[in-house]
Amino acid sequence: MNNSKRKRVFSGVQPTGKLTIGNYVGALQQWVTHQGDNDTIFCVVDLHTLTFPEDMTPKVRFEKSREVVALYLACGIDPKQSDIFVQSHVREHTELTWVLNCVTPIGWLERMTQYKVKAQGRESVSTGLLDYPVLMAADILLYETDLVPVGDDQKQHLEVTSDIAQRFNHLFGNVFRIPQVVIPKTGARLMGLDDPTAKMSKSTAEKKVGHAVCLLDPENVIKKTVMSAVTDSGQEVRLEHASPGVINLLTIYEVLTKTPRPEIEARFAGKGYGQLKKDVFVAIMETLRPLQERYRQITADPAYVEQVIKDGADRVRPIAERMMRQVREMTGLG
Ligand code: AQP
Repeated sequence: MNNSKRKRVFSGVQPTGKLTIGNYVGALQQWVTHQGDNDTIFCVVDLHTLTFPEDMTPKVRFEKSREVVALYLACGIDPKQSDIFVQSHVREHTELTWVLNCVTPIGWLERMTQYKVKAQGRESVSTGLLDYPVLMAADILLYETDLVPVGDDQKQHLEVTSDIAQRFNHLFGNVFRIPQVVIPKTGARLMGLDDPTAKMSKSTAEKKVGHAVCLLDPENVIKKTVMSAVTDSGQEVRLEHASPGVINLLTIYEVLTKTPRPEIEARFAGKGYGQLKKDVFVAIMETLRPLQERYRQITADPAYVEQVIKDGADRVRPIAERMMRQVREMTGLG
């Protein structure tokens, strides 16, 4: 049971595309800071990838889940301090989703920005895509979550999670804890390096060269991506009128090096864009080189990754089962 100081922290990443430094900064890097002082649970949300069933083969879905678990470990999520598991291994996620579907007005889901963006240009989309935020609500509410550390793009889904929890509590009795979203002060939304008006995204990164720096990209690819990042027609950094592309590069530098802003301003004001990009490249490599080395070591032992996933699911399942028992009793389904 949580005491007043220790909080339950829950978050997850969809095993789609190629994880980017956006995912690292918005999610994984901040997850690590919650370890130790809190009960931390980190999930690989594989059920969410079925929302576009044609985009991924079963084999790739299985392998991607393992790749993302290995990346959690390589980024510093410690299985001795945190529970790491794969969503589909705990059946209660889908059961609770059905119950929550029935208390969620469709209008709440049709309004979601991510739904509109992802449905755009597709002839037909699955019911699952519309329902994505309800499955996410189930993920979070099953574990009596206090804090959900995510990037800025997930804020709207977290608001719906709270609305769904409150509506259930109002209809059936007070069972769900209302979670709080935690968004990093800097780097909450890294933008595409090829287009600083669009969010850096791991699915786009898989399709478009130069869009993002991915966590497992080789050094020469990262260098090319950073050095060709879109800035503007100017030559040097002017902080008062910095364009979105320059702000994005400065943000990446700030979050990866943890340099205070005044120091960054002193370092780059009036400097050429070439210098800024070189320094950003160095900062990225200082983060990714050790991470990639850890990833290589971890994936050399696939049995270890499987064990981490199994142990994580075994530890969190009783929490999910307890919550689902309560939900069944309160709704007369027991
Ligand atoms: N550009 C970003 N800047 C900061 N944080 C980001 N996140 C994603 N992109 C950025 C955060 O990473 C986590 C990933 O969550 P997800 O897998 O559920 O998917 P998402 O939010 O839709 O992320 P992507 O990278 O855009 O994936 P695809 O392309 O598959 O949709 C979340 O905490 C998110 O906020």
